[in-house]
Amino acid sequence: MSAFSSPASTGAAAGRAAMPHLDIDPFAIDFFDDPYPAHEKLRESAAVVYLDKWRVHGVARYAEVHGVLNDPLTFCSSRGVGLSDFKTEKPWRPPSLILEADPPAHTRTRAVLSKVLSPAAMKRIRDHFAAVADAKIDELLQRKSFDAIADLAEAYPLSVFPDAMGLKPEGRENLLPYAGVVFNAFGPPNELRQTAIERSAPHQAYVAEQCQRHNLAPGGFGAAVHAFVDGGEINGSEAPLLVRSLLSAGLDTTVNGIGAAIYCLARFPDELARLRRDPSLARNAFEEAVRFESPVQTFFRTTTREVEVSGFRIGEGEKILMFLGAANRDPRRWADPDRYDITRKTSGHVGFGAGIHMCVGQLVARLEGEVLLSALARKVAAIEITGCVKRRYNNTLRGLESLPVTLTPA
Ligand code: OVV
Repeated sequence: MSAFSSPASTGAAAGRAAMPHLDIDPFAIDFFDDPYPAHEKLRESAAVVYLDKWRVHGVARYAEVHGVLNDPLTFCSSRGVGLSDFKTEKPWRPPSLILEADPPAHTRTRAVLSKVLSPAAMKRIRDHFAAVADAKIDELLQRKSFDAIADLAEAYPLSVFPDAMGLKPEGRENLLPYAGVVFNAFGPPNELRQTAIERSAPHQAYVAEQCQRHNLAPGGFGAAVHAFVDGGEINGSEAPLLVRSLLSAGLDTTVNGIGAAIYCLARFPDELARLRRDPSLARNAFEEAVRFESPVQTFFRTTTREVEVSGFRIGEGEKILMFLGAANRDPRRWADPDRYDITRKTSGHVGFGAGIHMCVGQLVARLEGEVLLSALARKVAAIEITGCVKRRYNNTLRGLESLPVTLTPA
């Protein structure tokens, strides 16, 4: 059931306030450099705002973001979850069968990927993911000084996820660039998006080829997707596109989630100290980093009807920009929201979304985050930032390009 009503009458007669128009561009470099003052302005202006620059509605408070995520009939995904409206614009690639779909089509594909990435599947990979995490931290303790993005936040997922998918070794250097395009493409037609798409052909060709059944090793997530063709849950042309979803969303997200966690523990040494005293907090320390940094900052929905959201009328066919990162720091929902607190009750954060589209790979992300932070907790006494922190710019992903650190062993 929708928390949002159909508008009964018009304008002022219904007591509706005028929607504030803001000139904030949430896809500009200065916004990425420091989104927090703009997030506050977006949250405090009204429950719904209008962003003139891209002609979209925005919601940045927790209640409205959560409400939109939980009303997929009114706020659909099948017209795209980026700025582009698939009803009027040709998508840059064939739409995702899960992300860019609504029920009932979504229900079937979602069920398949849920099973592929189930708790039972995690049980099969857990010991290996944990052993590789321990070995990675041991190796980095030997080096002492390194880049926590390239050498840890990227290196660790790259050392477990492509193998878990069943990909061959050749061509893996395309995976992060491809994901970079995917997440830039959700944004508006700015330079980030246009340049990324212009250069995407080789990355797209690589991914399309690796999605074929004969290129996916037995035992991996990719082969597991294709196995559902044999059971009739999906057909042979759907399977490669579902593998494409895993390759699109399964790597750069965890890179930025792990990067967020390392950056948090480096900036908040008291929290690293608490984690060292109780390594069983590793999973929640990762979850809190996902809330705190919100590696996936935004997604759009499109209205399927005229709707009233917290007293504001929105017409049919309008794009709504959901500020997940702003909702995750909304003081209406979170006590001391700007504090990274590894013992916080994190449940309900929208860093993985919410509702029927909530991250289908969340168990893989949490597994990677947990075993890596557990290794850190047991082996590392201190993480010192020893060079210039450089931000990486993407229309959807929040994370760093470079984080030079020096480790002290426990
Ligand atoms: C959540 C997400 C991000 C990017 C791509 C996809 C999903 C996909 O299904 O392709």
